[in-house]
Amino acid sequence: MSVATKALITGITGQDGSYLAELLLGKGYEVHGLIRRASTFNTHRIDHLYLDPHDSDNRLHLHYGDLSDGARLVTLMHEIDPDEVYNLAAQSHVRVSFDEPEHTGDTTGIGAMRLLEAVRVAGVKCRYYQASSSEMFGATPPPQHEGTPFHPRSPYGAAKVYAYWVARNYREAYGLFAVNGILFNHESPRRGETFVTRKITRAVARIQAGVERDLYLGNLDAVRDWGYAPEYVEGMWRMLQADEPEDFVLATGGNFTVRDFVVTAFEHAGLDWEAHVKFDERYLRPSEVDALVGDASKAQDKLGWKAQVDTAQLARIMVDADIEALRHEGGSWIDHPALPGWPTIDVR
Ligand code: NDP
Ligand code: GDR
Repeated sequence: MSVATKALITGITGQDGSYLAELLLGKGYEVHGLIRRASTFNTHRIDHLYLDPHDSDNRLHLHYGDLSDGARLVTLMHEIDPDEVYNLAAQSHVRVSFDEPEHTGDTTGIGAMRLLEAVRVAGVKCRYYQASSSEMFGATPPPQHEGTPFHPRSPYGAAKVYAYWVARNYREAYGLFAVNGILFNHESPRRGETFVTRKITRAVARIQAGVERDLYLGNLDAVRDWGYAPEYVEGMWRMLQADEPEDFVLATGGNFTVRDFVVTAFEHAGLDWEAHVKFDERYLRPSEVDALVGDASKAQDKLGWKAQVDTAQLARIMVDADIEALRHEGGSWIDHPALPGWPTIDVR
């Protein structure tokens, strides 16, 4: 009987981690995921993949751990002995990184170094993927590609630059097969609710259902290159199957403003966006990234990877999914909306 390839995914409970776990399980991998202990369940994105641990078909294993705990990471490397490590864990919200710069640096930056050091100290012979970001380009104008200079504009972007360089350093210093996937924004119905695309599509569904009236946003002029997350995790996997460790940009090459996304999403639901979208300066950032548009031609040439879903299609997929999700909530909270005057959690 052949032995399954073993992958360790940090950030498995996040958007990308859930799609990547699905992809790898579908390819016959044994998948190990790092999860954080929380007082409430935070595994809703992967619950559909989880089997009873006593089931002999179970190939998904979850382990408690945190990127701030280096000793635990070494122990897990010894226990799991993975063939592939995907480091997707991060404090990934750019606006929040201005509120929590030290925590973001510790998790998103130093956390990557702790994981690489765990690989080295445990003597694990694996391939390593680092979730690098177009936010590293920051103020450098588009189109951005693998050779574009970095100019991060947030504690998050700066932490990702650190993580990028430690991955390259472990490649150069220790010969580790370590790659950086420099991914531009990618979204899906599983996107966290405080990122702008999901905030918009979720609000569209709620406004259409009559349970919400207004959507408060910040800068509508920012340009982003938004792709579809399931396609991007396929690109991550291809980077680790390549003959040589190299860094790759993944992007659609499209350029949409936040306003364009708003218009597409509202129009798809038959709503007039100008009647509902309001400005709130709380959603502005101390320093903004004005325009990110990626050139993914290297990934197309060397990995055969090309985005298929463009931003307008993505917006429609997400609106449809949020409308459907609202229907499946059984109408229970539509019939019983939040009490008038009940405070709404202030999320960025
Ligand atoms: P999410 O925010 O959806 O997921 C982040 C994951 O990291 C969650 O599983 C979270 O766990 C976990 N995590 C956070 N802090 C820690 C910690 N200290 N120790 C262990 N785990 C932790 O991000 P995405 O799925 O969207 O993105 C995946 C990665 O790719 C991130 O590193 C992100 O910065 C990067 N990236 C994302 C892009 C995008 O457009 N989506 C573009 C470019 C890069 P929990 O569920 O417990 O909070
Ligand atoms: P980003 O994503 O910062 O690009 O980082 P986000 O969706 O948070 O912001 C995109 C743009 O929209 C503007 N914006 C708002 N953003 C939020 N969140 N909320 C608002 O109300 C709002 N109004 C306007 C922002 O100013 C910004 O210009 C994402 C994350 O997934 C990172 O982890 C990843 O590395 C990068 O994408 C690539």
